[in-house]
Parts: sequence; structure tokens; C-alpha cells
Amino acid sequence: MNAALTTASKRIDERRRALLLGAAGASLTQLSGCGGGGGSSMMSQSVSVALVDPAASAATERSLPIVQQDIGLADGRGGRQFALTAQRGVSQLLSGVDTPMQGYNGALPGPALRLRTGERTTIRVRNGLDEITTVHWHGLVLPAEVDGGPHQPIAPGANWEASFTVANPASTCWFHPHVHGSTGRQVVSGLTGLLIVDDGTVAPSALPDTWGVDDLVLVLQDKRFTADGRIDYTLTASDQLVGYAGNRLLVNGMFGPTWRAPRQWVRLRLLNGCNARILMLRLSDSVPMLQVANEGGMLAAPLARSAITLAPGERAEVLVDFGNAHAGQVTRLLASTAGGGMGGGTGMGMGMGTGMGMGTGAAADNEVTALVMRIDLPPQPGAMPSPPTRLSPAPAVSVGAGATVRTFSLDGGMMGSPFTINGRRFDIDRIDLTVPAGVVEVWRFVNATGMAHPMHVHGVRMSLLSGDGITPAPHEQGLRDTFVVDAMQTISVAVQTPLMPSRVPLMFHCHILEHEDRGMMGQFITA
Ligand SMILES: [Cu+2]
Repeated sequence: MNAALTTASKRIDERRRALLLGAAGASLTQLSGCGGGGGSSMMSQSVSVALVDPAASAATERSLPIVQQDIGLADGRGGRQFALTAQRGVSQLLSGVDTPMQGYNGALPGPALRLRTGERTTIRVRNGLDEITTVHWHGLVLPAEVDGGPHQPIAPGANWEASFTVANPASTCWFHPHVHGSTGRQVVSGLTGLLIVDDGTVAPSALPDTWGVDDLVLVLQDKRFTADGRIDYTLTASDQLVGYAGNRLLVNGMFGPTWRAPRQWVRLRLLNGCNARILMLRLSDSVPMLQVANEGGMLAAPLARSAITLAPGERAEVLVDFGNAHAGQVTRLLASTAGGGMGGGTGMGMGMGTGMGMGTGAAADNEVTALVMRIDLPPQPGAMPSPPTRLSPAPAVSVGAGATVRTFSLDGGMMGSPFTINGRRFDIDRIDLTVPAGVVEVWRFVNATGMAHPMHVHGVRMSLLSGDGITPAPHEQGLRDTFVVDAMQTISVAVQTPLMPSRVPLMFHCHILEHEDRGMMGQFITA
């Protein structure tokens, strides 16, 4: 049946989708609950746990935690060093509740490491947990030996060091554990940090860059809590099938925070750090966002967006103009689940969606306030007077004639069975693919399942290609490390393979972490 599905058309009817998503009672119930005529045209996401709106509770106002910036230490030889410890801690994720968590340097989220393109960088990691962990540098193009995937485990109490030269352009990347089978749980426990890459192509005054003042990281993560305030990672039948969904969306590790914003242009660096929930984000009162970067780096030019959809692992940077706000004006960052639970799955995924998130999708059901922004601070000296009209994007990966084409079938998920790639579950002892070093290939991801899968490839440079009825929208172009393949959709990417041969495997996988943990992952080496 899978083989037949692989070649099936990109669109399927609802009944077939129900069959594909199958069967596990919980999700079938959800399916029938919202599959018929919700009218949403967004991605076919299956997470349907409703988010709680913090505005509904009478909790006292709490200030948004600002992610700690870490510029590292000069090593005296022209390089830069950082130190991270994965450790237990306690954090007030909910108002007045001490929640045990695990965090980098004890914080949730952990620090934002400022990396510089071309600079020799060493990150020392100590595992202060009582379980094995790894630290994967999501989005960084670096050698497999220091990628931090399942092949670089750090035992409890042990140290590990990643030393590499930063090769990425200016971008917002992040880091998180990648232990096979435990990634979802460790991320939900709080292990998340940021990597901010500067490359010198953006003049300091060209974009807001005063950390925590007009240049703000917003880490969005949903979690569930037990009655006594602990993070609840008990996987329901639905979670096992469609991924973990919490009912509270935290911003920088806090439920329902308020940020005091300056009356000027500000820059928001948005990260969807959820395990499975595809988020649609917009601002209240239809305040526009000017997108300047996707997760791979700068766009060619700023792009006006009324809403932005981010799948787990994806990032976007936007500029927002508070220059004309009246004192005390409140603008809210609103979040909803793309597709509003079970999407209609019209096959409009990324790509066709210049207008994605606009129109009908924008006011999806169960939209909550993620962050209150109260504009009551004066503008900064040297505030950006107006946004740039052009940006300096890194060149996309282009593919020549005769390039090798590889096909990855996203399949499984029948009757509650795990999702797979090319029919196989991950096996750490099996190399799925050997690629030549330093070439550009075409990798086609054919989604034969009834739900969207955000795919992530480690250690390569990658750009979306047109084809299969898809033309990447401007915000989908440039370099990418994570991209959504919607239900029954095919997405092709140009992949520049690692420049150096290595027998250490790199991963390709679904970034719904419960899919990854259950085996929707493969690995390749470079010859
Ligand atoms: Cu998946």
C-alpha cells in the first residue's frame, strides 16, 4: 500500500486522510471532530490540543525574560570560546509556580551565543544531568564530528567540545539535545538555546541590534503541566502519532509575559521551539510585520507579512514599526495552530503561500495571546530610522544539469504505526546513504502521509527548488535547514553536500520530535 501511496496524487480526500492518519482512536476522534469543513486552508497539521489564553487568567503581569546574550571569550589565538552546562534548575514558567526543569546554564531558554562568520569557535559542553545528552547546533553547517547528533553522546558528568569555523551567514540558529529516543523529552524539559550568527554584512545601524531592547529573541514552546506544576511529558496516544502538544504556549520560558517596547522600529527573532505544533503568528490590530530573514539568513529584501507560519525548528526575523505608537499602546503577538488542528490539507503548503496566513487562516480558531507588547519606552539613541530596502542574502544553492536526484518517501503512520523514511525506521547502526563530498544534488521529499512533516537535514547547505507544482515564495527562498512537506506533497531541495568526506553520519529527519524519536530519521555519510 505504501508503494501505491508514494505515487499517489498530492491531494487526497478526507476519508483517505483519516485512513492514513489512521486509526489510533484518539486522533481519529480529533479528525472527525474537525476534518469536515473547518475551512482552514493551512498545512495539514494534526496537533489539536487547544491552547490556553493567558488573558483568560487574572495572573499578575510578569515581564518577558530576556534571553541571556553570551559573546564568549577570546582565546588569544583569534578564536572564541563558549561554555555550556546542561543542568537541572527551577523556573517560574507559570506565575507563582516553581517548576523543576533542565536548562543550558540552568536557564530556560539557555543563552544566545553570538557567533561570527569565519571565526574559529570552540563550545565546551558539560553534562550536569543524570542522563546522556547531546547538543546539536541546529542550522550550523559544520563537520559531522561536531554536529552534536546521536553519534556524539555526552555521558552524565562528562565534557564534550565542539570546535569549528563558523560557515553560516548572518542568521538566527539554535541548539538542543539530539539523543535518539529522548530528544522530545529533553527539549520539553527545557534544553534549548540560541545561536546568533553575525557576518559583518549588516551595518550596525541597518537593522535594530540592541540586544533585549530593540533586538529581541522570542522562543515559542508549548508545554503541558501536571497539577503540581511539573512539566508533563506523558505522551498520549495522539501525541505518539502526531507529536507532543502542550496546552500552554510559553515565550522565553514564561506563560503570558509582557514586554515593554521602545517607540521605534524593533526586530523580533522568532523561533518555533515546539516539539510538534506548527504555529501561525500575527500581531493584533493587523499591525504588519516586515520579514527580513528566514531561518537560513537574510531575504533579498524586506517582505511585508500579515502573518507568519513557523513549523518546529523554523525561525524568522521580522521588523515591527512602533515609531508612531501612542504612549502605552498595547500590541499583542497572537499565536494559533496552523491549520487549526486538522487542516483541510488543500495541498497549499509552503511555496504557494505568498499570502499564507493572510485571509481566512489569519483568524484561526483558538488564537491566543503569546506576548503582550506595551510600547511605553522612549526610542533608543541611534534607532533605525527606516528599514532597509535591500538586504544582503547569502546565495542560494543552485543545481546544475545532470545532478544526482534522490527520493525520500515520507511514509508509515498506518494504523498508529510509526512514521518512516523510505519505509525504514532509524537504526543507528545502518548507514542509509553515502553521498560524494562537495557536490550539489537534488533531494526530493515525497510525503505519502496525511500530515505535514517539517524536514531537517544536518550539515549541508540547502535551498528549495521549484517543481511538482510548487514555486517557493520569497520568504521560502535562500538557504534553508528546515522546510515543511505538506500532506501528499512533494518538495525538492538543492543540497550542497559536506565539503569534506567523513564516515561520521549526519542526520536527515522529521522535526516533529516524537516522529524523530520513533524513527522518522535516516543518516548519511560523505565519501
Ligand atoms: Cu513528522
